[in-house]
Amino acid sequence: MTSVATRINLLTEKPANLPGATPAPSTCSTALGTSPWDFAPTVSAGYGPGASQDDAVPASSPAQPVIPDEYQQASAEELDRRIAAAKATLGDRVVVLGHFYQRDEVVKHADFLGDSFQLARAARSRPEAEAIVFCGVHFMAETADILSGDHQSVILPNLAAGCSMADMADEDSVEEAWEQLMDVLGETDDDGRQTVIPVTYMNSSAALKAFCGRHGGIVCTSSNAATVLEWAFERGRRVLFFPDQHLGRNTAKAMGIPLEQMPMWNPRHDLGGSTAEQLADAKVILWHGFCSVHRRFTVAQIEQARAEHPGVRVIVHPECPMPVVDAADESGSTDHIRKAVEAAEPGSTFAIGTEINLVNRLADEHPEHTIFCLDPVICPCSTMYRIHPGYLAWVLEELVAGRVINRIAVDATTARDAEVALERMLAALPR
Ligand code: CIZ
Repeated sequence: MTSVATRINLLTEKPANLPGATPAPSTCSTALGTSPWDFAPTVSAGYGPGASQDDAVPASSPAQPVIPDEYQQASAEELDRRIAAAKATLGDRVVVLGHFYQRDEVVKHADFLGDSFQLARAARSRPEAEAIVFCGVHFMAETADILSGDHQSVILPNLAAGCSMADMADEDSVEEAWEQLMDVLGETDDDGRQTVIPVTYMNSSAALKAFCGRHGGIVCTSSNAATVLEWAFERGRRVLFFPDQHLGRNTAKAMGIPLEQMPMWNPRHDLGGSTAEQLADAKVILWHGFCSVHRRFTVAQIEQARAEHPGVRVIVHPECPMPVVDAADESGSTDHIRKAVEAAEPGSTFAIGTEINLVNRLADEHPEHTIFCLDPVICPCSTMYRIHPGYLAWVLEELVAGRVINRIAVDATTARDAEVALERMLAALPR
């Protein structure tokens, strides 16, 4: 199958008529067609919370040097050769981690390919490497920095690769929510249990992971969210779950928690928009955040897939809205989806509701099945997509020259507290 990047280029240059591929009607944003260097001067002056397209860059963000012209002008073949050559020169001094949602041109150079849980573990697995190049988004690189050794540098090839969902829960708003909750509920119940356990999704800043570490909380990923919620309910009465409302709701619902006991916390409203009684009755308080890619999947798309492909198996990611998860045959993390495809009888048909780079890769790797994305519009995660091979070539060649650029370094206090919550996450194995 033609790569997602090539399809986007063709579609944004001249709609339809893709050679060798099923024509797709459109992309979800014309901005995807702009050159990968175009947003660098405006956005990549900073990184992290705020680095997603259109968000303000915090004043404290380090600056990214301007990527030299030679990388911008190099052909795909030249970049590919240069990345491979730099990696060969660096040998064990570097390890490249690639998230499942990265484009194929980057994934092919990854030493480890995985989800955020697997890559968090991988970050620890090569202590001899001086540099960990993280082809993913900012919160993942922060996590790698926290979990890796002090002698190792973690590099995010393009500092503009943030996560808009992570940006939806900022530290001040969560601190404010916590204060209000403690005022209403107190810190502990009569039996000494915590009234609220904070649970943050991996897709959050290091500051929020540190918040969880300080307040008896934990980090979860989509692969271990159920185990993490069980862990939390062993220790507290209720959970404050941020930033992704959908993962929180879908996971809690599957555990039998009624929707009435899952109020939404909207940081713009006093008590998040609930009454004190509703909060007292709550089991899971859901932050008002979401993933803009997974939010695109709809029940109508599932109905259409079933009408056009009788017998299709529909698997969606738990970041999708609840009606979509309910209408699908099953839901699960990227690793769950990958394993389900691997284990299926040859000749199976899958409609998958998650990021398109992963779906297309699964289709390529499994010609024995028919696999397609539930959303007919090509919509990659726009911030993952910012890791263009040019950026990877650039940071690797800088390493060869003895220079570390685009380093992600979490301050020691934040890292210490965040590591507490991350260690709990690593111990909560996916089911
Ligand atoms: O946890 C991750 O890496 C993400 C973003 C999704 C998943 O299900 O793996």
